[in-house]
Amino acid sequence: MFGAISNFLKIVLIVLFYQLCCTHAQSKYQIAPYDSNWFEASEYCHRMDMRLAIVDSEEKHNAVVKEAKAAKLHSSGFFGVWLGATDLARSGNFIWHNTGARLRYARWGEGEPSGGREHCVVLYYWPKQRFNWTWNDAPCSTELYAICENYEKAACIQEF
Ligand SMILES: [Ca+2]
Repeated sequence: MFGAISNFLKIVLIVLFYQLCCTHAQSKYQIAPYDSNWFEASEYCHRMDMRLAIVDSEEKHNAVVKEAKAAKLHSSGFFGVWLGATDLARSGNFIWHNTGARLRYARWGEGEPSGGREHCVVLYYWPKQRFNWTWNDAPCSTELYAICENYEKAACIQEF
C-alpha cells in the first residue's frame, strides 16, 4: 500500500518537474542593454542564465531578426547583434560555440564570410554595406549588442 502511494508520488513529482522544466523550452530572446565585444557578449548572456543565440534554421533566423527589429536600434542605418558562432578555433570552420555544432544553416551577406581577422558572427542591418539583416564575420573585438536566448538546460530530459 505504502509502496504504491510512494510510486504514485514519484510519478507526480516527475511530471511536475517536467512541466516546470521542459515545457517552456521554446527560445526566448533578449538583447543586451549595451554593446560589447563578442566575449563580453557571451559572458553577459551566461550571467543572465542564457547563451548567445544559436541560429540553425530559417525559422530561428526570422525570430532573431524580429527581435532585433523590435529593439528599434537600427534607425541610424547600422545595427549589429552578436550570434553564438565563431571560427576562432580553426579559421574557416564556423562553430556554434555553446554546443560545438558546425554551422549547417547560415544567412551570410554578399561576399561573406570574408575571413582574414574576422572570426565572430554578427547579424547586421547595414544597408550602406549591403547587409539587410544578414550575417557577417567581424573582428571579435568589435563593440556590438548581444542577442541571448533561453535554452533547455542539461538538467532537462534530452530528446534526440
Ligand atoms: Ca566579414
